[in-house]
Amino acid sequence: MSTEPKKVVVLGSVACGKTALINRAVNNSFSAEYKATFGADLTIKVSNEIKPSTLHIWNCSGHERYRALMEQFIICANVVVLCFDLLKTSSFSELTYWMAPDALVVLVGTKSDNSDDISIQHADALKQAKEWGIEYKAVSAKTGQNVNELFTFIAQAV
Ligand SMILES: Nc1nc2c(ncn2[C@@H]2O[C@H](COP(=O)(O)OP(=O)(O)O)[C@@H](O)[C@H]2O)c(=O)[nH]1
Ligand SMILES: [Mg+2]
Repeated sequence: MSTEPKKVVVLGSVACGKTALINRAVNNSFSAEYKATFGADLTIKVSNEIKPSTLHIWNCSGHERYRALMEQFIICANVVVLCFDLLKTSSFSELTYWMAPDALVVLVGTKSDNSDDISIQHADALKQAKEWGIEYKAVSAKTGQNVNELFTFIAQAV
């Protein structure tokens, strides 16, 4: 059975945990070391769980200064994953809703394992997601919490 690959664009400020999230989802691994991603990275995730799917996952910087570029990038996206770091207020306030008319957009709070240092409360993230009419999920690439659930949700929804 062949299924058309779906384009997933992962956005979010520098060091919010995009690469770690993708590594956990695809390789089931985590590294505490930070390595900057240059340009945009493509990772392919094939899953055979409930619904066979191939996701082309694009890892991008969501910084304001790349906005024009990102607007081009998300054209044809099936899914836009808007990530912010639960420990870092600026990563949340910098987030803007990315108009992607044909895409499923998901708001994702990262590093949920670090519950002592959380600066964005669950209720505030939920409120934002509700305002934008999208789903919200808190994940940890370190422990793996909710990562499979997020990608299963994405694979099933597209
Ligand atoms: N505690 C914790 N640290 C994380 C998590 N995800 C990423 N990090 C750390 O945050 C830093 C930036 O992560 P990275 O994925 O490279 O950020 P990116 O710039 O958005 O790709 C790295 O040092 C990661 O180890 C997480 O779920 N929990
Ligand atoms: Mg990265």
